[in-house]
Amino acid sequence: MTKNASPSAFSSFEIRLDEFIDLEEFPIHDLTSPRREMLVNDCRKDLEKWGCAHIPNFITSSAVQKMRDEAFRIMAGALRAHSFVNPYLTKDDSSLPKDHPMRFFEERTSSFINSDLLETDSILRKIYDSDVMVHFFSECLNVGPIYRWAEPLGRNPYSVMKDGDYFPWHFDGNDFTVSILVNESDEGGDFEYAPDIRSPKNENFNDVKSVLYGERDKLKVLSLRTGDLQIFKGRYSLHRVTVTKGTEPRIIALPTYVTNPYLVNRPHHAEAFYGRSMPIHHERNLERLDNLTD
Ligand SMILES: O=C(O)CCC(=O)C(=O)O
Ligand SMILES: [Fe+2]
Repeated sequence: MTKNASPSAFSSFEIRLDEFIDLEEFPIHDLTSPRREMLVNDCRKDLEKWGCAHIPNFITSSAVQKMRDEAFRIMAGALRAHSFVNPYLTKDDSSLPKDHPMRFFEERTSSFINSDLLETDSILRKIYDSDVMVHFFSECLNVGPIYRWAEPLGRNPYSVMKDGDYFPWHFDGNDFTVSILVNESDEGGDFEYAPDIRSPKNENFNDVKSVLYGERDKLKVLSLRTGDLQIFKGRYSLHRVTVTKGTEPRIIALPTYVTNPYLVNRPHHAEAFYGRSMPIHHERNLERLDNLTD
């Protein structure tokens, strides 16, 4: 093992859920609890209706504080790719018409603290490694089984947006993302999304194009507060984060889940979002079951 290898996963035995969740308010560990059942049903309804479930104050303020402290400690390692990206994180294809969504490039100035930089004792790693959490999210999404992602850089990063930063329109390489806001920007930083605008059978380039060119009819806007949790189907919903303003950075933890535990991001996606590709991105550059562009 090299000195910089990322730490191994925590087992359920080592993870105390009450280190980050108030189990009286959110008894996600108790499968017989009517409160848990209600929470799951509310999430399912919201995902169905809004393409997104939002649980205010899900993570305790002390855990949020620890995640924020961690993010600030390791912030210097955040990679600011500063590259132009299209919604599919693919390279430009000049054989397509100029106004095709795959040729819509925007400058991304936000950065990621990649997953391999998290500290050994990171609360974010514990949240991510907890099977109780994976099970809970799977029930909320009404999809199962879901798995933690093999992606070494993007599996549970922090996204960081400083004064003037913008996170452009895109679809995710993974199926589902859970977001936990750990630091609010002074202004901006709204999460905008077009729920389920594409599906495994339909890229729906026409509607995607209209959103990219400014149509707001299909858009939902979510303004998260510190400690809130969001469950979101990022592979099917076009989304972006609006420009952040002020001295406080917007920092959000992003534990991500997949239905195929073997796949990782494509090399170009890894380079454009996470600043570099690794041998695994080239070795596992396989066809996707859903055939969607990425
Ligand atoms: O910062 C956010 O809220 C979303 C980040 C995101 O869309 C991503 O990391 O793919
Ligand atoms: Fe995303």
